Formats: sequence, C-alpha cells, structure tokens
Amino acid sequence: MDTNLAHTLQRVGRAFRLPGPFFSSEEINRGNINTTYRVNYISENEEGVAYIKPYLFQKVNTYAFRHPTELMDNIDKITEYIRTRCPDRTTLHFHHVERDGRRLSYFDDPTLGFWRVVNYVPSVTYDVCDDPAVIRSAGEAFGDFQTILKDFDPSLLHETIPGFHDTRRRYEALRQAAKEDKAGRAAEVREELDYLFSIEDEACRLLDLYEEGKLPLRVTHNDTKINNVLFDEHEPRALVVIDLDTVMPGLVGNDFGDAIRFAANFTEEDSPDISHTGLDLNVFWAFTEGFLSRTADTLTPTEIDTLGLSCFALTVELAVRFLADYLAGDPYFKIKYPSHNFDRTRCQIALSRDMQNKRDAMDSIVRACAAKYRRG
Ligand code: GN1
Ligand code: MG
Repeated sequence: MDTNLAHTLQRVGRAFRLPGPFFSSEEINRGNINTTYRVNYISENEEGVAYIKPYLFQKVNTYAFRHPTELMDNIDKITEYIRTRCPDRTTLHFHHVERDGRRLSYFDDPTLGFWRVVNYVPSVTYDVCDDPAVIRSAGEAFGDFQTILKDFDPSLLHETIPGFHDTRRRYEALRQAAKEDKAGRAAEVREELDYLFSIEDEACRLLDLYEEGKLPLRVTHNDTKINNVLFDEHEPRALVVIDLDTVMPGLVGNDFGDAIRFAANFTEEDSPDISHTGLDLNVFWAFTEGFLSRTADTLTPTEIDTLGLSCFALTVELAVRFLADYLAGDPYFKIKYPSHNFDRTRCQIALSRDMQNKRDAMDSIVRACAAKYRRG
C-alpha cells in the first residue's frame, strides 16, 4: 500500500478517535467526484475476540464542493430528520471530531484535505442491473426519500452547488467552454456541440415550466444513480440511499430523470461502444412502478406528466456537463483516460436520442403507474 496514503488515513482515523489499531485499506470505486476508501481497524468483541471493523473514509473534492462545511451541515440535518421520522430504517452515521469544544462531522486539515467518516453498511451496489426486482426496489427507495422529506423545509438547506440542475446555466457553461477552447478540442467535438445546441429548448423545457410556476420545488437528492442505493446482500431489497452531497431544493424530475438515465441505459454511462446504448423500457417500467408506488399521491399532475420529459432533460444536461468538462481539459470529473469525458458525452447523447424515439411509450407507462397507485 502507498505508505503516504496509509499514513494519511491513520491520521484521519485518529482525528475521529476510531478505536483499535489500523489494519488495512482499499480504495472503493464510488463516484466521479469524491475519493472513497474502506478502512479496516482491528476491534475486539465483548469476549475479547479480535475482528475486523470497517469504516468508510471519504475525501471530499473541494474543487466541486466549494463550501464543504455547508454540505456537511445539510447532511447532518437530513440524516437526523430521517432518523427521527423512521427510526427503524438503516441510516448513515457520521463519526465526529472534537474541535475547540465542538463536535464536527468532518475533519478539515490544511495539508490532508477535507474528510468524513461514516459507518460501513454491509451491502451490495449495482452499476448495471436489469433485474426488475432490484430496479423496482431502487425506485421505491428514491420514492421514499422524496416522501419522507416532503415536509422538510427546503430553506434550511444550503445550495451546495449553485445552479446544479439549472440546464440553461449548464448550456451557458458549455458555450463558454467551446469559445475558450482551453484544451484545443472544440474542432473535434463540433458534431456533438451542434447536436446539443439543436435540442437546447426541449432540454430546458422542464426548467421553463418551473420558472413559469408550474412545478413545485421539493427537497431532492439530485444524484440518483442506482449505485447510490445500498442493497441487502441476499435479497433485492434497498437498505439506504447514500451520497447526500447534493441534497438541495429541486424538482422531482431531477431525481426521476437522473435515475432513469443511469439505470435504464442498456450500457454503462461511459461506454465507449455506443452501438447498444439506449433506453431499456423494461427497466424504465420497473423503476417507474417502484417510484410512483411511493409518490403518486404526493405529486401534482404536471409533475407526473413531465416525468418522461425529465429523463430526456437530465440525460442531455449531463451530456452538456461532460462535454464542457472535456473542452476545459477535464478539471471536474475524474477521468480514467484522456477521452473519457468525450465517451461519456457520446453515450449520453445516444441515450437521449433513443429516449426521444421512445417518449410515447415512456409517457404511457408513467400514466399507467400513476393511475394504479393514486389513491386520492
Ligand atoms: C457525479 O461523483 P458522483 O458519481 O456521485 C456528479 C453527478 C453526475 C455523475 C455522473 C457532484 O456524481 O452530478 O450525474 O457524476 N456529481 C456531482 O456519473 O457533480
Ligand atoms: Mg454524487
């Protein structure tokens, strides 16, 4: 193991006063922004028998999250609220450090960076999955998240990334990145730029409806990839929704659309081979069924009518973000190889095209599920 890294992790562990000697660590592939490690400590049970106790350490990317203490404040409030409302649910427990007589759920160090430590939940996650039972359960989990927080006052939350799902603003950033062409890549991506600008109005329609006062603001998760749901190891049962970094006021379509964009794609979101990329309607159906079984009663008719549109909007928005990052020389998303952000862009574009072709079917499924689960 990288001794520097082991050293850093041990210092972080000491700050959080984790008991027992440090044993080992491994990086976990979770997310494109923060860096996550599973860190094992040696602990002892009541009979004095040693066992390995794992924790999750996360280094927060302060380039993406400029105000990490506000982000942790949001997370503290949300997890506390969920714990009080649903004491029997699996929840995330953040460990604390003592600083100047205060308990803080993070460790901020000028050289080591901004860290948090959370309990390790034995579980599995899915990057790609077409098992309807798993998908439906993910839909229920994100639907529950929405419903549990429906009376949470959104004004208590900081906007961790301003304009996060402001599609127009994302388009402006793309325009700017293409103009500046910092990495000298604009010529190579002309076709993708032209396509994205040709669908700008349709991609921004969800936002327009909000600005016209036709869609309400709710508390949303804003990063509803299915791998942000931890599942039971033995059965297709969602345990807990994780990655609360972007919980903010938002539109229900942000959560629904982003979840579909990720889970219902035949390929992974960064597949370099897009010949099979497209929307799997069976997965779409299973997720919609799970999501609406929990939310059909609370959503307005316009929210329901725009769920299909939200999938297109969120897919295009992410294509716009990936392409802007590629043009700027990849400062934001972690990349594994030089054209990674471009492959991600092409994959999201291919998916958005297929969604346009399948829109009628998507809307019919949404209507059928809403009618099935609406009680009022
Ligand atoms: C980022 O880091 P991760 O994987 O949780 C991004 C999301 C994107 C996603 C695409 C804070 O999420 O908005 O949809 O990558 N998060 C942030 O995979 O920008
Ligand atoms: Mg995230």
